[in-house]
Amino acid sequence: MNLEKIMTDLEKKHPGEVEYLQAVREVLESIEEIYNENPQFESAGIIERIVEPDRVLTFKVPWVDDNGKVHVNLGYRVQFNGAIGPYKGGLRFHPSVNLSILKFLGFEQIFKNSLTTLPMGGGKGGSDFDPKGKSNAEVMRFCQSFMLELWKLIGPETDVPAGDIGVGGREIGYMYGMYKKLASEHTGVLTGKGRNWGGSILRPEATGFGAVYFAQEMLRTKGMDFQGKVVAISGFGNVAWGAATKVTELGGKVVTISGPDGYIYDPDGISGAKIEYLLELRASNQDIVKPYSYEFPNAQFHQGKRPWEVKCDVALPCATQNELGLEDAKALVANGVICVAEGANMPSTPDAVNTFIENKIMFGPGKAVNAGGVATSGLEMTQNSMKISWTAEEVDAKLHQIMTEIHNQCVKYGTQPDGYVNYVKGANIAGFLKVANAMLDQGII
Ligand code: NDP
Ligand code: 2IT
Repeated sequence: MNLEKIMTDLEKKHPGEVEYLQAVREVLESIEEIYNENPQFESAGIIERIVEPDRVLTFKVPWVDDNGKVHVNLGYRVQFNGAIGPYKGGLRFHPSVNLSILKFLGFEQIFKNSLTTLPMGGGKGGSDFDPKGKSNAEVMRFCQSFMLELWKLIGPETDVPAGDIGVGGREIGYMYGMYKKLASEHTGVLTGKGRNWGGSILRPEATGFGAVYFAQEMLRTKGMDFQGKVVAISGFGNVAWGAATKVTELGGKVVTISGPDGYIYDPDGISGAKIEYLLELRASNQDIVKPYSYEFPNAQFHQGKRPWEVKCDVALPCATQNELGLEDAKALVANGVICVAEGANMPSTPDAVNTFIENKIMFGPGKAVNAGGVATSGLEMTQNSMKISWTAEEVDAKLHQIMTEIHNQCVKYGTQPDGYVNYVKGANIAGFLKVANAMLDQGII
C-alpha cells in the first residue's frame, strides 16, 4: 500500500474534507501492515473501494417555523459500505453538519459495526438543522419534511438510521410516524424507537453503558476497576448521561460534564439527583452547564475551557469530534490519567492519540468504545424481525457480552511485543478484516 499516494489522491478528489481524510488516514495507517501481508486485498482494489461511499444522497428540507417563515436546510444520507449487512448508522442534526463530517462518521461506522459481530453495514446521515431553541412543533415539521425525502432511500433490510447528536427519542418518533404513513408499514426501519412501538429496552443508555463496560475491560487488564476512580466526562448528552450513570453504579466518581461554552467541575461527584436535575434541564431545552453551578454551589463553571485540565484517573470524551487536542492530552498524561476511552466519535485529534500511545496510556478509540449503541440498535432490529421484546436484563447481558468480545478482538490484533495493547490498531484491523474478506467473497461490485 502506498499510503501517502492514496491520501494525496483522496485529498485532490475531496479537497477540504478534513474530518473524512483524518478518519481514513488513521484506519489506513493501522491496517497497512496486514494489508501488505495479504496481496489478494490489493489485487481486488479493496482500499480504493472501501474509502469511497457506495453512494451519497443529498436533498433539501424545507419547513415552516411557528411564525410562518420558510426555512431550507440540507439533508444527507451517506450509504458507505454494505458488505456485511444493510447500511446502519445514526442521523445527526447540528448546524456544523456537512459532507466531510458525515463521510467520516459513515466510514468509522463500517468498522465499528463490523466489530459488534452483528450483520450491519456502515452509513450515516443528518442535516445542518439546529434543534436548539426550536419548539416541539417546529422539530416535528422539520422531521416530517426530512423523512419525506429520506423514506425513499431506507428500509428495514436496506438502510436503518438511528439517532446521533441532536437526534434522540423525540426526533426518531416524528420521523418514524412519517415513514409509517408514507410506506404504509410498521417495520424496524429506524432504531431508538419508543418502548411501546418497537423500541428496545436500554437503547437510550446503551452507548454510555457499553463505553463503561469497555473501559472496565481495559482497567481489568491491569487488575483495576472503577471503584474509587475519579472520572472526567465531556458533554452531557445521551452518551455522557449513560456513561455517568454507569460509572457511578460501579463506584467511580464523575467530576466533570461540559457543553460548548465550558465545563463544570464538581468535586462532590455528579450522580443520583444531580443527574436527574440535568436531565430535566436538558428536556426543557435549556442550557445545562451554567444553571448546574448555581444549583450546586461547590461546583465551579470554567467558561470556554475543556474538562481535560482536571486531575482524573479515567477520561471519557463524550461530546463531539476533535474536542481533545494535543495540549489536553499532555495535561491528562501529566496529571496521571490511567485510561482514556472515547464515548464520542473521533473526539481526540491524531496528535492527542499519538501522545497517549507514546506514553503507554490505555487508549480506547470511539469505534470500539462506543459500539454498544449501534450493537443495541442491532439487537433492536433482531427483536423487530422476531416480533418479540427482550427484558432489560437480557439486553444488558448481550450488550456486556458484545463489549467484552470487542475488547478481546482489540487485544488479539493490537497487542504489541512489549505487551502494550494498541487498541486503535486492534480495532481497525479486526473491523477491517471482516469487511475486506466479505468484499473479496462478493466480487467487484
Ligand atoms: P447529544 O446531542 O445527546 O449530546 C451531545 C453533547 O455534546 C451535548 O452535551 C452537547 O452540548 C455537546 N456538544 C455538541 N457539540 C459540541 C461542541 N461543538 N463542543 C462541545 N460540546 C458539544 O449527542 P450524543 O450524546 O448522542 O452524541 C455524542 C457523541 O457520541 C457524538 O460524537 C456521537 O457521534 C457519538 N455517538 C453517539 C451514539 C448514540 O447512540 N447516540 C452512539 C455512538 C457514538 P449542548 O447540548 O450544550 O450543545
Ligand atoms: O455513532 C453511532 O454509532 C451512532 N450514532 C449509533 C448508530 C445506530 O445505528 O444506532
